[in-house]
Amino acid sequence: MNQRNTFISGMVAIIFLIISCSKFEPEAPDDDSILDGPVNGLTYEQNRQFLAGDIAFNNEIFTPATGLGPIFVATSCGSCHAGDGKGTPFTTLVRFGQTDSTGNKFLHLGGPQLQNRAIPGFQTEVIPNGATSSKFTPPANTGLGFLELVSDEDILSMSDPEDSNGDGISGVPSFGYLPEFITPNSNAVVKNGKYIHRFGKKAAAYNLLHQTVNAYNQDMGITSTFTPHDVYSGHTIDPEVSDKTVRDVVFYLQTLKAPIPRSKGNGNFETGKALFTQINCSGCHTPQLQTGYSSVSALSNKTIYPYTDMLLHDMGAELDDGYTEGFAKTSEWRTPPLWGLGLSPNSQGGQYFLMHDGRAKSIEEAIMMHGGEAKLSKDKFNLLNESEKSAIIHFLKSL
Ligand code: HEC
Ligand code: HEC
Ligand SMILES: [Ca+2]
Ligand SMILES: [Ca+2]
Ligand SMILES: [Ca+2]
Repeated sequence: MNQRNTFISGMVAIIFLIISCSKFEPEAPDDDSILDGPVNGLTYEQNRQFLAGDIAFNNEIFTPATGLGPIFVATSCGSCHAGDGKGTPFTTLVRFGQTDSTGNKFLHLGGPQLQNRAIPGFQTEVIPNGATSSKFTPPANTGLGFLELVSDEDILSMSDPEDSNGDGISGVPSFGYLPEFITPNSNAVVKNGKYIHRFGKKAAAYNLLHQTVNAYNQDMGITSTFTPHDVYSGHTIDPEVSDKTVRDVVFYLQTLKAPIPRSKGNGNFETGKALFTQINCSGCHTPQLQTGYSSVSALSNKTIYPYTDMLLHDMGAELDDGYTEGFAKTSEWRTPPLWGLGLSPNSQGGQYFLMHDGRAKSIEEAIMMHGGEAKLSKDKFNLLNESEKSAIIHFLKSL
């Protein structure tokens, strides 16, 4: 046999092996059951940047030698955002201090974020006497690039501060001041120098760069040219993460695919969907939004199904922790997207931990905790019969 024939028969053997092995191995998970992949349609270069961001996000574990701390909460993005899915009560962040829009009175004592770990030789922070606090579980990171591209105009159009349509739901955008390193979008809506913020449980972050830079600084004690202040001393120090890495991570977050709906078209799904609108869950969990123009064509001018309005809503006394950020009230929370909800247990140890601090152990429990502007909708849910309720739950699990 000449070399070429040897090569071909070798390849045939390998292909045969692959085919026969795949019969015995468990099937690879379907695309719609995993969260951490890129959107379809990225260019070669874009895929490379996604990959670089993926590695920085998941595999770059900081140590004292690479700048960790001196006080911190965790050592990598991925340790809290495992598989880009929701986190658990064991990966929470605690923030403390502020109860109203007059600002945080505990900044000199380390507010708002609690760094509960420290490298050797440093003291961890403790919540000062008299401060209020909230616990936050990590949200899923999927589809955020699409949410970033929804226009301010569209967000404003969903808000109804005076509840003029009388459905009990008001909903306001979270207006806040921009840090210096953020350049606002050209079509941004400005009110008294404040811009619409949309990321985070209290919608305290303007965009994914804002959230990422703060996470490096506050969650891991890593400085960058964007926030050069040491988390412990407040002194300006050399960057501990490069601008390129920050940009790669932001690009990774922007191009993580949106969860793919499962069992669409199935009877229960359609019934659940109709009921979801009928009892006005959709009054806040807006089913369909539109992205604006992006230089990344995979994200540009797309219709998306995130089930959020990105507005703040007063959710009532039960969800009021007495702590807030920016100009949100203590009882106000940003509507979380519901896409991918049914995949939450994959990254939550096989069970659900829902709502801002994971206090709800099932979807039903989460619904029962809705109050304030959502009370009417919850009351209507309670009036449904068992099969209607289970159709809604089925629908929610398939998003
Ligand atoms: C200690 C755990 C922890 C670490 C480490 C961490 N995060 Fe987070 N992340 C959270 C929590 C908790 C929230 C919700 C906080 C909030 O709402 O403000 C969050 C929110 C986010 C959001 C907003 C998502 C949304 O739906 O609004 C993004 C984006 C994000 N993190 C990215 C990152 C990146 C990038 C890193 C690394 C540079 C990182 N996180 C590190 C816990 C963590
Ligand atoms: C007034 C606005 C509003 C209405 C109406 C509303 N929700 Fe929500 N929903 C929210 C907010 C805000 C949260 C987050 C609260 C928190 O984190 O403490 C939330 C959380 C949830 C969660 C948990 C999501 C997660 O990731 O933790 C589910 C599930 C949910 N809502 C389903 C529903 C269903 C079903 C209905 C209709 C019966 C409904 N919602 C009506 C605003 C609303
Ligand atoms: Ca540091
Ligand atoms: Ca602190
Ligand atoms: Ca209304």
